Amino acid sequence: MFSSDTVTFMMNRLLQGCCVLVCGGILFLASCAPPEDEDTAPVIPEGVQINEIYAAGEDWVELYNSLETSKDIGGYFIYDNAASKYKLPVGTSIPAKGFLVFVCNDLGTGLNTNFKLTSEGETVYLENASGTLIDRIEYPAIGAGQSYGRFPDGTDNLAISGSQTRGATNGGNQTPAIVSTTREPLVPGLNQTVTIKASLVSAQQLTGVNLYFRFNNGSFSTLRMTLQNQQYTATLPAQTTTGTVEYYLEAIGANGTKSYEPASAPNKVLSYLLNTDPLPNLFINEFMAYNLSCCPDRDSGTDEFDDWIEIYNAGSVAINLGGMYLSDNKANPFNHRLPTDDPASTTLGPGEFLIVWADNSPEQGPLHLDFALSNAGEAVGLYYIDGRKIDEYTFGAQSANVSWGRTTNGASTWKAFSTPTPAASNQ
Ligand SMILES: [Ca+2]
Ligand SMILES: [Ca+2]
Ligand SMILES: [Ca+2]
Ligand SMILES: [Ca+2]
Repeated sequence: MFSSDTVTFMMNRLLQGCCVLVCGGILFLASCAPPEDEDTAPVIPEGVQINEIYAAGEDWVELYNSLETSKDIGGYFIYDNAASKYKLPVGTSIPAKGFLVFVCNDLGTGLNTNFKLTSEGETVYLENASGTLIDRIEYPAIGAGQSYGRFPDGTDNLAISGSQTRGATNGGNQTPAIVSTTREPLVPGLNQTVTIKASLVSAQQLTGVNLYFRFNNGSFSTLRMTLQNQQYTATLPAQTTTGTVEYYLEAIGANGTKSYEPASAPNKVLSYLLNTDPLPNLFINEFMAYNLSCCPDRDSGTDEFDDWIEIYNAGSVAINLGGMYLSDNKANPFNHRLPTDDPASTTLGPGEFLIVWADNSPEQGPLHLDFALSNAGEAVGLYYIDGRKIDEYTFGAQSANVSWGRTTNGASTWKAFSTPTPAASNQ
């Protein structure tokens, strides 16, 4: 039996969480409303807000105190996942009109949160010590050097900025942000012009968008980009000799603020290589996109049944694959670049086979890629240091532990192999 206190407590809980209807003197408890979650709960502002978010590199969240007095936020919670909230240490406070930055690096101590942020966009939440949501920001995809925040500080005007202001005022105007660039063609050849296009977001008039470029370490020239179909566009001149073209973009706002693509230009630049080397005599010879229990990758210390790609050197000389690319996307040959600093791992002798693991784990070694192959079918390709295609193959849905390969090595006919031969001749 329940004691009357227990019954009263239970009734109170029901009345708190449920909609009460009274009809003809009969009390009905209607179906309980779903519990409030962090995405629908009302935000009750307290004067401390999430003011700026940086998510492409060393991630961080900047808080801002818009009050005239300092604010104790010890015991408050910051999180991107309600199941694992980071509790701010006792004694944490923000000065009046001041900023406090939390580095989002998984450490979970002091000013380091127990989570990281994704540059693809997500939601960050701030709760007080009693669990009341006091701020919530859903940020979009943001690139390196860019941040998402309130302009001016503490207001409801949220925008991407082309330059972050970690621990300092966001000011009233965000810097124009270059959110994407394209190059056409992606793999240019000699005597070809190259079109560069950029998409920007900016709350202010732009004074100009410039494309800087140089050839073979010469001095940089400037082209003014013009707006065409909502994209800033300029055309790089054709080059008649082999070499490297380097370029970067600059956007200048009417208030004089500037941002760059890449964000750290000109220390870091975009580039393409114009090359007339004959392509090496290499083949994608065999691959497995659905490795359930066939052939383990042991490089991490435990058996991992990962996708693999076998490359075959059909030529008569050793070839170092360092600097060449592998991709599962024909539209982007530059997906994964094999390292150039480990020739012992990346050099393939004549008639030999090399296994590269498509396991999304480049940290496991020089022959591990940052993509995997889809069981449902896609493409796999090998590309030269300038992006030119060496070999490419498109495949359909795969069966577990069955590889696809050329029969025989380097030949043009492909077939399924129920007995795969990784790092060995195709039977
Ligand atoms: Ca700031
Ligand atoms: Ca797979
Ligand atoms: Ca692995
Ligand atoms: Ca083989």
